[in-house]
Amino acid sequence: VNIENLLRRAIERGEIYLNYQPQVHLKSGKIVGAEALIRWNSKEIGMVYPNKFIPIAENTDMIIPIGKWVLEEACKNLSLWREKYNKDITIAVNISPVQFKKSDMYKTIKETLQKYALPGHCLEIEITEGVLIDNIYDIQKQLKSIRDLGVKIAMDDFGTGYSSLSYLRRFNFDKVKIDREFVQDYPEKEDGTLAEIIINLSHSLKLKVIAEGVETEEQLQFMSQNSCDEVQGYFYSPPVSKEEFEKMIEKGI
Ligand code: G
Ligand code: G
Ligand code: MN
Ligand code: NA
Repeated sequence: VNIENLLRRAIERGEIYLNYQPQVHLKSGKIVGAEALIRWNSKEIGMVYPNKFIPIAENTDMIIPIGKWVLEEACKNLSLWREKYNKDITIAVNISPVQFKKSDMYKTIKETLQKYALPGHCLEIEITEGVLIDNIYDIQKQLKSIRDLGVKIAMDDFGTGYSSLSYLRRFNFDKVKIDREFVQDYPEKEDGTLAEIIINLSHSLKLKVIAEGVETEEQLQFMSQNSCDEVQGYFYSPPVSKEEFEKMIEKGI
């Protein structure tokens, strides 16, 4: 079987869906939102994870329709949840560099927010440093107009790519996501120094910071002691179906 051909038909066959991983505000212990994570359950080849199919989608430009579907599905559910539970929930959506380079993300985001009558501030987009590597001027412009919609911009996987620091100054981010590499091995193989530095750096630049990959009580305590704003990780919950996430919103966690 050719995975590319299967992927081409995955959306129309209803094989693509989203999971949601809660993001928790550390001081209050409350769920403030979730990261939407794409899943593909193929009738022919079973579960395929994004690390495998996103690169294929990027190389074939299929990421454009797939990315649009993800944004639309996330916004549709977000609007339902905000009404149903009357809570100011936010959803974070991963956007591939290819989507910025080969489509008008400002237009897509603006139209999708309008369609579901959502205020910009409840949507967050996660981008990696990859998006900032070439054609910086154009990306800077796109991100600025997206941010003018009120949409929040988070730098994903922070600390693992190339430069980071000058990008933080040059682009207007709202939030930094500490990569789980700096979190999940604490305290055995990682002493937390880098996580602490990233938290302090982010706060110095007036950015919010969220730690990914928080799996244990000890890691949670560490983040709390170091004034990290939010956490995401298996300690609270793995990525779950929309039904399960709804139950968590209902219960408060
Ligand atoms: O959930 P999981 O660990 O399988 O995700 C693996 C990677 O896939 C993560 O780095 C995540 O950023 C990426 N990913 C998940 N969902 C999406 C999506 O909707 N769009 C893009 N571009 N990447 C995604
Ligand atoms: O790269 P990105 O941050 O966008 O993707 C997040 C990925 O991390 C998701 O695929 C999710 O399944 C995974 N993940 C989330 N929480 C944890 C965790 O606590 N531990 C580990 N090992 N992986 C996690
Ligand atoms: Mn992410
Ligand atoms: Na990450």
